[in-house]
Amino acid sequence: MAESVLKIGAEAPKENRLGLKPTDYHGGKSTLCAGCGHDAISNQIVRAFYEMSVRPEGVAKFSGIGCSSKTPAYFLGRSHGFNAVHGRMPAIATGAILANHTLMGIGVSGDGDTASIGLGQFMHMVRRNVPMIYIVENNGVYGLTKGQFSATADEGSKLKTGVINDLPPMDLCALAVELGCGYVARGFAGDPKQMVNILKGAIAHDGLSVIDVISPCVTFNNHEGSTKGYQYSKEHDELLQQIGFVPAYEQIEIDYAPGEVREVTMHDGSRIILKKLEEDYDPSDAVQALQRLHRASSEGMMLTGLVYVRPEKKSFISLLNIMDEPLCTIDESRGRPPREALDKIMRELM
Ligand SMILES: Cc1ncc(C[n+]2csc(CCOP(=O)(O)OP(=O)(O)O)c2C)c(N)n1
Ligand code: SF4
Ligand SMILES: [Mg+2]
Repeated sequence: MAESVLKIGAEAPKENRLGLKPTDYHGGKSTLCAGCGHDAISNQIVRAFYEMSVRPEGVAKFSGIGCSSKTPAYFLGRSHGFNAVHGRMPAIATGAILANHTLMGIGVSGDGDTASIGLGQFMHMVRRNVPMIYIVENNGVYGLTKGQFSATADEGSKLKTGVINDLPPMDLCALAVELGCGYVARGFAGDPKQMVNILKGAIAHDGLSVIDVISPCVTFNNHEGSTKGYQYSKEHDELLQQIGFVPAYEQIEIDYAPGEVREVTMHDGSRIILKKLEEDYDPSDAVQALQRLHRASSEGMMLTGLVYVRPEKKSFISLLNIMDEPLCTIDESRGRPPREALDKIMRELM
């Protein structure tokens, strides 16, 4: 696996631009198994939100059910949170973000939570482009219910009990690209530098960001024959690019040979810097993204990096032309149509 980050900007200071420390972004103590990939992802969420100086009280965390869905308790302890029913996080999150679009939403789900029971909800959230971050902590199994295969498990991979998976895997990145998501990335819990920059780009994106993170389950899916364990994932990780991130407030010029890097300017003026690796990959080309995902999967490889990005895609909030003031704060006299308006509607229906 190649080194996956560009060295841009100085070391992060001890306090961020809000005067907060990393500990201000911590949550409760994790109860997950030691070494679980999900904990590594929580650490990178803490780091990204701290380094991006996101106000913790302005964040709403959402999840469904699973070991992955427990993790919002372990980061951003000062933020709002709602632990929904299995697979139903998108509906809850959509309602909450519509009610208060000034909140920054982050949802954490599992491959079971998203690709099985919650698949319909996930697809409609992508189609609507609800502005929030949606992380799938993908371990190929239902960790919480003792390691049955999930719908993202690779064909031919083996459970600890020796059971072989005969079904083809569902690729959530491909699905998100197909449904028009404006920010699609795949990370690996064992590559924190790549993960933190993917998260920073997602924080800067105004729309839904789908991040599928291969997150090994050390208890049920990290053995010989598994294709989502640490060793296997490290050996099969195919990086699309090295990813750097420059926040809007930093005026850093990138000194690379022409054609070597591609810059993507985000809605807030920040820039994602993509250093090309083995090929000329264009992350704004949905067809190429799908082709590349298919190729990697047919070669037994795991493609990681920024798969697809379209910063200009209109979010659900812009599409609906919702007023700036959060809907949840307007009082009844303004939020409820007056008697005359209701009477007029009734007359029209007669
Ligand atoms: C309606 C409903 N059906 C089934 C379950 C049982 N259940 C709990 S978690 C889970 C799957 C969790 O897998 P995943 O989303 O991949 O999370 P992980 O534990 O692997 O992180 C299932 C089937 C449930 N809690 N509710
Ligand atoms: S069972 Fe697997 S997914 Fe759940 S906490 Fe343990 S290692 Fe993580
Ligand atoms: Mg899982």
